[in-house]
Amino acid sequence: MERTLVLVKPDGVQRGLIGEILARFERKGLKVVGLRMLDVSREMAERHYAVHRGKFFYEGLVEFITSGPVAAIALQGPDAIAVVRRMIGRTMPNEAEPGTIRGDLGISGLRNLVHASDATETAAAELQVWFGKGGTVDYRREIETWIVAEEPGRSEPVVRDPESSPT
Ligand code: FUP
Repeated sequence: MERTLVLVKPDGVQRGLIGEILARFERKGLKVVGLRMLDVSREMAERHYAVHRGKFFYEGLVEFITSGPVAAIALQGPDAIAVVRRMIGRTMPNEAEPGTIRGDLGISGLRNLVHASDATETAAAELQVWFGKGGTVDYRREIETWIVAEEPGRSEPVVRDPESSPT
């Protein structure tokens, strides 16, 4: 099981797309384990984009992410990092495949609606930046439901009480 970070950037928030974006991840079967709205400080933006420091587009990135409210979402699921990356599509909305978030909801430039962690290390670091220690929830009590819901061929999750004895 993996965890990853998604940000709905200021353009996505301003266009009223938080629900649309969140719904795609929920329908996919990922669990929302963290959710918050915030105005991003310069300091937080710099921590988030530390890997891009020094690049020619760094200042623009920091400026954009601090320009309006952002929705931060922590998602959990099998292979979550790669699955979410595939669901957001390529960096430039005009190159992103239809069916992806950027491909379906964006068209131009680098106002690309979302950010998603691209590797295990960046996911861990970014979850720390946006949710810190204890900022996410645990689904331990639902583990049984989660496993049953993953069985191939089942369209509906079957809810079992994890404390009841098997029948
Ligand atoms: P992605 O992971 O798809 O968001 O893309 P990157 O990590 O390559 O880039 C991070 C952000 O930098 C993107 F949202 C867009 C921005 N960027 C530029 O503004 N100019 C560039 O040349 C490359 C990326």
